[in-house]
Amino acid sequence: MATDLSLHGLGARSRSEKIMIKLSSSFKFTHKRASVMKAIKRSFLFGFLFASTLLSLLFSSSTFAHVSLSESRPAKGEVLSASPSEFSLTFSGEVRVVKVVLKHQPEGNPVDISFAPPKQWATTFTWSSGALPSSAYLFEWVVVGKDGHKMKGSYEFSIQ
Ligand SMILES: [Cu+2]
Repeated sequence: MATDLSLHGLGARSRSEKIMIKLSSSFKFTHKRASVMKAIKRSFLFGFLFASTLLSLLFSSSTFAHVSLSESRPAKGEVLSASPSEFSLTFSGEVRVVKVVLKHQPEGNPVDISFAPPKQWATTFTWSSGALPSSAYLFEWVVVGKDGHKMKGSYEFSIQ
């Protein structure tokens, strides 16, 4: 192990250093210790790089797995001329809907939209509701992604 380490360090030594090693055994000893320290530092560096790469991979894959609302009917900020015949939510990945709530704005009282969250995983959820009166609405949703993360969001739309 020690010879291997000192051999490894040979390439980095200057010519005068090599001569000094030949001349002085005490220097050889300190030099060996320096190579061991170098090797320890190197292994720490590799360990750090390995751990950080692993962490970044885990982090990026978990953020990648996060789902978001990619499309909806009514759309965010949409101003409808009549009550929508259909509601639809499309997510970037498979989710299970925990809750969908529609609220009158600005009072905030909930409106029945006849939506019972299905037990199945899906990316698109479509349902029809009864006629809604003219108002501004706040649409809130809560879903669970396949990575187990709960996500929620909301947006407004209005019916003129
Ligand atoms: Cu997630």
